[in-house]
Amino acid sequence: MNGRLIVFEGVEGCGKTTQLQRSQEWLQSLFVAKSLSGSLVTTREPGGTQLGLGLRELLLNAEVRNGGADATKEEMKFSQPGPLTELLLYAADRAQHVEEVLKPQLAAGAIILCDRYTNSTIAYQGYGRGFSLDLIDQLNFIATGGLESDLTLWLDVDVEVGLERTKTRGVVDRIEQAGLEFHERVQQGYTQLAKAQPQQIVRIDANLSAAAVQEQIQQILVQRLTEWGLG
Ligand code: T5A
Repeated sequence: MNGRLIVFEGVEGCGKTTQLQRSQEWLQSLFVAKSLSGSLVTTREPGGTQLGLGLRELLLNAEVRNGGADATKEEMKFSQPGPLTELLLYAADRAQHVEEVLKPQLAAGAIILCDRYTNSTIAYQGYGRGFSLDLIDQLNFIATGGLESDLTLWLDVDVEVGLERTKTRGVVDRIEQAGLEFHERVQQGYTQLAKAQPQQIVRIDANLSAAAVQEQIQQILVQRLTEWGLG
């Protein structure tokens, strides 16, 4: 049996990590209650493989690795990945993740819950950084071999609310530090994607409490599992 790929997407602080974990726990108990076989796998991009963990560090924590505030301006200039390097590193992370984790797990019949996938590159590097959407489609295709999600849950939160949530964690990564306008363009990207693919990308109101967000997600998952013959 072929598995299913369920992706969680959204701007910074939309609550993907929280919701992915709650969904995994809920699905696990559903599997037990219904005596369903097959495994449940959680993974993420960037960083879903051992190699990807190194790429994640390069992508998100470059400033910290290179001495942070103590580094000279010249050192900082060369320590940060430029926009093209960033785009290619995300594609490299994805190519490895698809080959090493997603394809084999799907072939083994797993339900995969994945924190970010191809739409993140469209939203962040396309709408956010301004790379051509055609170029990103091509790169995504090269990296994935055409593997698409079966369902994408877009956690739609107001950009400012999401950024405020990330600040409560204390550590703010390289992309979270980008200006508000950048994050608003990213949000615009998700809005356009959801309009263009209403069957594949389902909008979840993520401004609500974590429990209310999880309730919406479970409703969608029940529908889809039934459609897939797993309900
Ligand atoms: N990226 C990634 C690209 O630019 N291109 C790409 O192709 C890819 C794949 C990845 C970064 O890389 C970029 C996007 C990102 O900048 P990430 O680990 O996905 O990094 O980073 P974030 O999106 O920043 O994920 P976070 O883990 O930081 O945030 P989440 O997962 O959205 O939110 P979560 O669940 O950790 O919650 C954040 C805080 O909010 C609270 C939580 O308790 C936590 O404190 N919270 C809520 N508070 C109130 N109400 C709710 N409903 C809440 N839900 C969570």
